Amino acid sequence: MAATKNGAGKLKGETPAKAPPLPAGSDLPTSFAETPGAGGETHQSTNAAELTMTTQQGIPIADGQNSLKAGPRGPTLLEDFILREKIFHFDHERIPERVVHARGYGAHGVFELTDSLADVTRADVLGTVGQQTEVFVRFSTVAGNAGSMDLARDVRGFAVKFYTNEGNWDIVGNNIPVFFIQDAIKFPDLVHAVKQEPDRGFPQAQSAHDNFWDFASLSPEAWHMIMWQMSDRTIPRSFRTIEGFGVHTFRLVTAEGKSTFVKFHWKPRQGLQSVLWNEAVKINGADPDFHRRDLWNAIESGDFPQWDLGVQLFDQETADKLPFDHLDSTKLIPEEDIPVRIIGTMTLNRNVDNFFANTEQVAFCTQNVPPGVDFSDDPLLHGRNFSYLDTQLKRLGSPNFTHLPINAPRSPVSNFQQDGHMAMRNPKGRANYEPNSWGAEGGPRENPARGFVSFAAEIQAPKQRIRSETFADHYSQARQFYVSQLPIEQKHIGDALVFELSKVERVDIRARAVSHLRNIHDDLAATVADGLGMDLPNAAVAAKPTLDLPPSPKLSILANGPVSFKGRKMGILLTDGSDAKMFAALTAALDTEEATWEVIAPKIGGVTLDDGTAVAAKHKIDGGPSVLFDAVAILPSADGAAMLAQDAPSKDFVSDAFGHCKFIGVGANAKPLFDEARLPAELDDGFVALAKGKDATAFVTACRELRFWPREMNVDLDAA
Ligand code: HDE
Repeated sequence: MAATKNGAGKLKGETPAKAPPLPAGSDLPTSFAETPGAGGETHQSTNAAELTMTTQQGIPIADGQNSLKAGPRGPTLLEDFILREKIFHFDHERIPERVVHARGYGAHGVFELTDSLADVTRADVLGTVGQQTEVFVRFSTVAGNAGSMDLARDVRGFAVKFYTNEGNWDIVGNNIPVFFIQDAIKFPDLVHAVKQEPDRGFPQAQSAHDNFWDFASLSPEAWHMIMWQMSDRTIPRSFRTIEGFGVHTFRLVTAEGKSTFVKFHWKPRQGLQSVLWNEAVKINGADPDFHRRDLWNAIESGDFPQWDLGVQLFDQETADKLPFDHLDSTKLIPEEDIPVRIIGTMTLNRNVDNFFANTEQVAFCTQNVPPGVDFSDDPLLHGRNFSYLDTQLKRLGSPNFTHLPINAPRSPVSNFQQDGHMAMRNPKGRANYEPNSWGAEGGPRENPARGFVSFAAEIQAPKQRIRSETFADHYSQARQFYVSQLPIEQKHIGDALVFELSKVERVDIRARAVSHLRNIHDDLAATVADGLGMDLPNAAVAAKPTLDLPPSPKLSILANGPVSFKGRKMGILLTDGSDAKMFAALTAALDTEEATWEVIAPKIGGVTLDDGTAVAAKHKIDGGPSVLFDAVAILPSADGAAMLAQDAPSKDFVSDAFGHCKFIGVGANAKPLFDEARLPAELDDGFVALAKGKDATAFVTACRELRFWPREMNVDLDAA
């Protein structure tokens, strides 16, 4: 793309690549606005009658700006049904936000099967290679309210609804493969503990407070997940760079009733990537919508994010030999032990056209499984299967939430359920019960050949409130996670624990938390105790001794990062008189890499380069801090650099890029700004000179590493 006029590499308004058509059979409307007769007709019509604004009852409106009054100065008249209806509707716009995962962002897409699982399941969606199935995905944070910020340190929800030919299948997963608790009965306590403290109503969207760590320090089973939570997994660079996990063990079942256990994995083709904590804190201020904007922009520009769906398959015999119970959601099965078999690809190719109709009203339910997919006896999963239906009723207000277009199956729906609030799909005909003797007019009939048949698990057991002995090892996989991280990732885990626990006011809670770390890794425990300025406490009493499991490289983010700068964003700082040739070379190199770029300038009106080209800015400097970019290029003119050197936001721009270990392209005149920003006199290898045109390609190539990590040891007091 030509590097002129526009201040960004891929702008809205350019023609995005076309989304593939929906697969056959998905002829049902996908948004309320497209639903004929559902009251949400699109505003795109050119028909004069349809363009006229009306009340909800269809009465044309002549004046919607002034209420009906007796005389110009009132009083306002009660008969004004237009005013009454408009305000009545507004007053009722809100629905309860989700009790967890309130803040989310969704997109439509397609799943294509590339490897058939017909030998292990009768599920149609997993049978035919090449078959495409429409999907809707919602990513979310867990603890924060709907209006909180995107880069809270938090688990990310990764919920996928497949509109299969045999009804909806929901994999309601997270970006972490394990969970905090083993039994659903503890979920309300966990969520209460992490959310705002009930007396004061804060803190918002964070676990760094007494109640969360009190609960965690009293719950040894939580500590595997806590290691993940304290890693950079919980501050991802983008929804596009997270993995997804079904967490629980599910079953795949053949028509003959043979069962195979399965764990589901989503692997981002974009590679894994996270931000730094200091960066996350600043992004939250600079752009609280950082993740949703990123996803929206990627899809709008045609850079459709993709994930491969993988499965870990194992039978009962293998399950019996695993060192951990496959029904325990605080454990994973290392990919090195049971490899992940890739069976398909999901492409997100269409943004929502109405956030409320799609992202808010989508109702995921773990119990939505097609014939051929079934549940294991994981006690957490069973609790979820109960909970999700309940929560949708509360949120959406009617058992008919399945009639909403985003929730409606694309396959035929036929039963005798009827009525209720907002019913839009009532059975026709005389028979609304079964059995009936109305023959062909008697409505739908059960179909043993096609219908869902539960796996016939044998059960003979006493009723007890008890936790299985096989769930008792709480620390071995926590240690395995820690030793599977690269040193810089281990450092970040230590830093995160110190940060979180430093926000805990009660000293005894801090000590109890560190006592668990002693069972996980002594180095980590010592680092955290030191960071908190406290003595090392005794180790927590462990139900089982910690095993030394081998490292699992798949658990590292950095070992599974991207191989290019594709889909990443460069910030280019320009002033009047900046080098036009270098700007052209750099933007060309970025376009070749399929990366995006945005121009930051002293004024939003843009700059004039040294050859007279006008370039619009995407951001004024203080509105486009370097935390919003994966790498930056500093290309001011000599006069421009002298000016920026006096400007605090410009100095922050470079010093933050430096502190966050970003690759920095150094234009010929950048030095005075670097000096004023107190960058070291000797620049490290994360700086790449941009003197000649060919330097641009070298710089973009260097950026593939995403960060120059050696620098972190020089800029962080905690590293000393
Ligand atoms: Fe959820 N969870 N959860 N959860 N969960 C909800 O359902 C619940 C759990 C997850 O984008 C709620 O529609 C219980 C594990 C995601 O709409 C609610 C338990 C995992 C989403 C609920 C769990 C998840 C939810 C709130 C313990 C990862 C957002 C709103 C037994 C595998 C879906 C809603 C979306 C949402 C209950 C544990 C993932 C209340 C009782 C484990 C991604 O039903």
